[in-house]
Amino acid sequence: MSLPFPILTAEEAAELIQNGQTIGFSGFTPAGAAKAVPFALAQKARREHEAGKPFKVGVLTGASTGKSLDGALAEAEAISFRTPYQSNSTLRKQINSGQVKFVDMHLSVLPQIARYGYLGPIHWAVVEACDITPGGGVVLSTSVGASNTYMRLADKIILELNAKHPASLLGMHDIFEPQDPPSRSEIPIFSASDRVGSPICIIDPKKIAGVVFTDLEDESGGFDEPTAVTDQIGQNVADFLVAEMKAGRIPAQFLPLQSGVGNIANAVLAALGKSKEIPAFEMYTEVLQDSVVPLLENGRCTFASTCALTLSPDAMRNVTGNIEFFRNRIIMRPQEISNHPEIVRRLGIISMNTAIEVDLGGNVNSTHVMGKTMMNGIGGSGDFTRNAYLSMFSCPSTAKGGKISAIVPLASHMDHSEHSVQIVVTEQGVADLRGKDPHERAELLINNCAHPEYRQQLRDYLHLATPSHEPLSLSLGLAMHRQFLRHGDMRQIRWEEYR
Ligand code: 0RQ
Repeated sequence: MSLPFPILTAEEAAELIQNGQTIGFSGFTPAGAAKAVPFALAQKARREHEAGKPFKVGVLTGASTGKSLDGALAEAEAISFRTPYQSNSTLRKQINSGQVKFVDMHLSVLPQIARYGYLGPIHWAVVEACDITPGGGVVLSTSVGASNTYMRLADKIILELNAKHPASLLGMHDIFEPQDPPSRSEIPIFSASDRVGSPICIIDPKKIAGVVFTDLEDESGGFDEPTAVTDQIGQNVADFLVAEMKAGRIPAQFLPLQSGVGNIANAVLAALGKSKEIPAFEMYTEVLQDSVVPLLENGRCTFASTCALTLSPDAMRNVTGNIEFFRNRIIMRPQEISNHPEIVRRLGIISMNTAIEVDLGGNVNSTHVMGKTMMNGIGGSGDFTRNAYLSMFSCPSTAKGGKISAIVPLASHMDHSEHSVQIVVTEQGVADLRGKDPHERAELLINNCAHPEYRQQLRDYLHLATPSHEPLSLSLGLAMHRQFLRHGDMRQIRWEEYR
């Protein structure tokens, strides 16, 4: 291909990036993440460190990324600052030890925060594309994330042109960036399939410092085999939604679904797909995982609007092999649009995300184990939960072989408040918290969602809590967490030990 831009190796591109600079990378999950340049940058950082020189950069992305980006840069100790969401184990350790500054934010808000300069100057955008036009038209690859905003704001741009993603992805993206207030008008999306923007990002060609040719698969991990617990959670969600439809609270043509990432989300969607009573549905979501591909093929899912195609290499080959079919059924949007509260509220989305723990008031912790160890981040779960027509959280009733209860008296960190969380689902059952006062919520969560091994001790807590509007004991609220830290098991708590 002949392009009027410097053609660079990944190493040459990495040489352009200096210590202390901030980079906006493509990648929303490993889908569409830059790979060759961050990997080469990590090698450069190692060389600089060996020579006794400092080398760290600020890393902005769409969401989590893959091993060549977060993984390689974290292992090379090359990250000073990271936002907005990550899921890499090395980086997680560095965040929790204080080595890396991490700002956890709603994914829909990130582009606006970047535009207003809160993240400082963005020196580079490093973005994966499947095609580039000589005039500066960029066809993104398997995600949009915040790439459109990063390329507009960055001083200079490096493009990774990845041959693994065919140029025929053209037409699957819908790039739209709202004006800033007070000039912002409505985002005219009235159904999941509405197109409002451009299929390509149009950038100033003078900003393109170089193009790096690559041929690399997305580094999306596979899924664990479904378990009895994940299957039961999926079934409980499907049964609940069928009952809602029969009660007339979900219209017969259904409402668009949002679903989070991970094994549980994958199992829930598979269960919805199998349900004979749930009609064919649309998705308005941020991440499209493997389980949706067969649902699109067999018509159970009629259209999917997403920010990323987080697919295993096999599932991705299936999509690119039948691109004409999938191009009519999938749209990829910037995270500012895929997660936009205005659209989530307008479309009446059913949101389904995963909790780490849920407290008896209905508050959800999605991010911090034992209140202080960051897991991944809030991601898009808050964007959807706060604005959904029906907001659901699911999780197994216990973690770590039963030693931790997911239903706790008081959440040790709070991401989603009782005012936004409507439905909680575990393998034990469903708690519908709508219209329930704090005491009724607590009873429902204990009876329907807590593991039987924890029900009595949670009831005992309720009896010990001060009678008031919220059944709360300030001294005992976190006692089950303290019990776990002391004894390695939340079970069989002796409440008097913690008074
Ligand atoms: O630990 O990995 O050591 O086994 O948390 O838990 O059950 O495998 O579930 O992979 O779906 O992750 C909330 C973290 C769940 C995720 C969270 C431990 C458990 C295991 C993973 P191991 P599971 P998942 C879309 C929407 C926030 C962002 C979001 C998440 C590990 O879904 O990051 O929803 N959500 N975004 O053992 C201690 C507890 C625990 C616990 C689970 N109570 N205490 N450990 N674990 N509960 C995505 C985007 O926005 C891009």
